[in-house]
Amino acid sequence: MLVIGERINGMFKNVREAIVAGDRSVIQDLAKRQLASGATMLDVNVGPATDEKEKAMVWLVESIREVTKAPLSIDSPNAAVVRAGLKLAGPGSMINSSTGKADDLAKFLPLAQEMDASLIGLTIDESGVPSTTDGRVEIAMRILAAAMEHDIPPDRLYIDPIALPVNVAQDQPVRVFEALSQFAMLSDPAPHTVVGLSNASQRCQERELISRTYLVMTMAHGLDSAIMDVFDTELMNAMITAELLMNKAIYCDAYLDAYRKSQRPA
Ligand code: THG
Repeated sequence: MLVIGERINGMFKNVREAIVAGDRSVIQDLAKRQLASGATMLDVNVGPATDEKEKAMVWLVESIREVTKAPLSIDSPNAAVVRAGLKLAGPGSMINSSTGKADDLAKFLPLAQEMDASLIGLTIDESGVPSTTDGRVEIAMRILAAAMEHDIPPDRLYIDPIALPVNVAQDQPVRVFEALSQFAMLSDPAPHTVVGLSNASQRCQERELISRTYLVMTMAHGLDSAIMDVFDTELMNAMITAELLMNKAIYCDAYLDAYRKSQRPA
């Protein structure tokens, strides 16, 4: 699994306040602690902190780069903001994200090519998030075809079927599971897949249990990356155990420790 830490996001109060106050230490601490907790990539999202999105993105990436070279997922719907973040983030970065809308793909695919970045493609089009499995697969096909036209191979593409809050969209997780199974058959090699895991449990009781179960079920349907709360130890344990049960690691009694040691940043 590619584990992307969700925490550097202006949706969180302490990040929002750090952006407004220009306090780099809050961001740097979150970067270091997420990496120590098992993140291998960090999502970076200005969120609702300020209207000066580009300036804030530059400040966030500069702050992070003072403490780590870890790859970053530059999270904004605005191509200018993404470009500014990518420039400072350097090689191995991710564009998070393009929708399947033609004008979005026309902006973000050339940017991915120019910056040698990976790209998350959301299964969203002019009508929003499809409520059906087929709708998601159809948009994924369009994204994959457009990526190939821009010489971006499937292994640099992450298709996101969009995890919606289960309290308002209870019929959707099954559609997401089905879509993930079908994305695997779209090309050879298949595109990668990703979800924003914490979306699924927003404003729910039992948040952590919902995230943990959702992650394991999506992994069983082929999910190979998630933007997630790496500070939730039980969530990380569930992920490591799911990898074990899918035969992606060799069993030993100390497999949780063994996994964590193997992921420790150099
Ligand atoms: N797909 C992709 N990228 C994404 C998402 C996605 N990026 C953003 C988001 N969704 C994933 N990240 C988060 C981060 C935080 C929360 C949810 C998703 C979250 N935050 C608390 C809340 O709203 O309850 C914030 C409040 C707080 O604790 O301070 O839930 O789907 N490609």
